[in-house]
Amino acid sequence: MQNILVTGAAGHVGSRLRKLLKGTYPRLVFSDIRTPADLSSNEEFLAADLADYAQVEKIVAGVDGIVHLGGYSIEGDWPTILNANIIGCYNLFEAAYRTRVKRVVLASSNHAVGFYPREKKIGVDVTVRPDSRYGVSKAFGEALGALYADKHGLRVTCLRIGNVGDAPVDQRRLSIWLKPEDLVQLIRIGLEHPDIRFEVFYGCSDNEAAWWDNSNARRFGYRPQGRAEDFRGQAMAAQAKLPSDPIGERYQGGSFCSEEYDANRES
Ligand code: 15L
Repeated sequence: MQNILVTGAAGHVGSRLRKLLKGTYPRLVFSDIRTPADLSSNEEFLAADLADYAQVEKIVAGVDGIVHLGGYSIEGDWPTILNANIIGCYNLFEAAYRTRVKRVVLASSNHAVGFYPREKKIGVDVTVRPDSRYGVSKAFGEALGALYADKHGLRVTCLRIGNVGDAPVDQRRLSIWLKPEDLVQLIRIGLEHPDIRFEVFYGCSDNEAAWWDNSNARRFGYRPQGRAEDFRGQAMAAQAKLPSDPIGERYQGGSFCSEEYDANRES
């Protein structure tokens, strides 16, 4: 892997990755629809709107691997999700295939499976249970990744990312926290491990309260360093200040599940 493209480089996760990936690959190209405010002069940046195929093909051409973080990263209205995440993700995979990119690491999300109850431990073999239009778009991305891997031989790794940050910020995040350096480890497995064809990993650190069985990632050598339990005191103190959310607290996806929730409505 010589040339790596990172989309979504101006976002919350992308901005951290730009710093953490420095020096890992000979050439790193960053892209987003807007220029990152803190872009430095030694970073290579190409602006592109993922919903425009021609623009996507331009940024993808000539790279060996792609870390696809681009798109809309929370729940949004249908036109937003459709353009940024569904059409954008399709354009990305199609351009990767046509320009002979070898590998794609896709930022999927825990929200592809957010409607699993918290007491159920899930692996990567479960049916998707999206908790939002955003979650549906991530499930779509995983399905698209499988198609391009199985039909065209692209090597694809989907990371069902929990919550990336310096520390878990509430009780839910004690289960799904992902230390940024652990995300880098997962990305590097996706870009470099010789046995990757199509894989799904959970993007979480070594969390005692995890809801996910991440043995598939461990099989590829993932050894997370972050431990959410080290931050339990501060996470629970923050949790105590949050309003109660009975539906959100029942499911893994939290407030993504309770937002717009009316499954009990009278017909
Ligand atoms: C995500 O997928 C979002 O991108 C992020 O903003 C958080 O909401 C995270 O999930 C989470 O579930 O905490």
